[in-house]
Amino acid sequence: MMEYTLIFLLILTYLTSQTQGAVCNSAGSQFSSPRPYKGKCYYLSTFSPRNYEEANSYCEKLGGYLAELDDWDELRFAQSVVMSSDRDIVYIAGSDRAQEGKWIFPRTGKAMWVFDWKVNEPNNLDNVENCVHLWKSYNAKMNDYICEFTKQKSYFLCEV
Ligand SMILES: [Ca+2]
Ligand SMILES: [Ca+2]
Repeated sequence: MMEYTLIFLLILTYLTSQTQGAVCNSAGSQFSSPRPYKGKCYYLSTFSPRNYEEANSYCEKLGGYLAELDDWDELRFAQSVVMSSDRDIVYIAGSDRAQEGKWIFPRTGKAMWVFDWKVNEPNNLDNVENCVHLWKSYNAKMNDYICEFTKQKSYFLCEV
């Protein structure tokens, strides 16, 4: 009996450590089940808003912001979330609207420094691609794309 209790406690400890302390509540049908990572919760939308700003405002309603992938582990985690979903275009925080080629997180103004661009990106196509998304069709690598979500069904990832 002692042994079973011990094994149970070990499993429980393991499972608790996997969630890394974050308790992520469901945000309803507009988002997939949240994924915990390093004390944060990541919500992938199930619907397409009109543009980058609207996406960010939905994240703010959850108490967060568009996911700011500011280290390699976090980027890899976000890419795994996209790859395990059925959504192709998933926006994250990041824009070079203020100055072409200078990628920042608009919320804080901080420079982005972790990039995993798809080959031949960023290309600033037609001079209007100023927002970043992860692209499932290309191993969830980054692409610069229009900030108005009018070309394709576009989703987004929140960090809360
Ligand atoms: Ca651009
Ligand atoms: Ca592009």
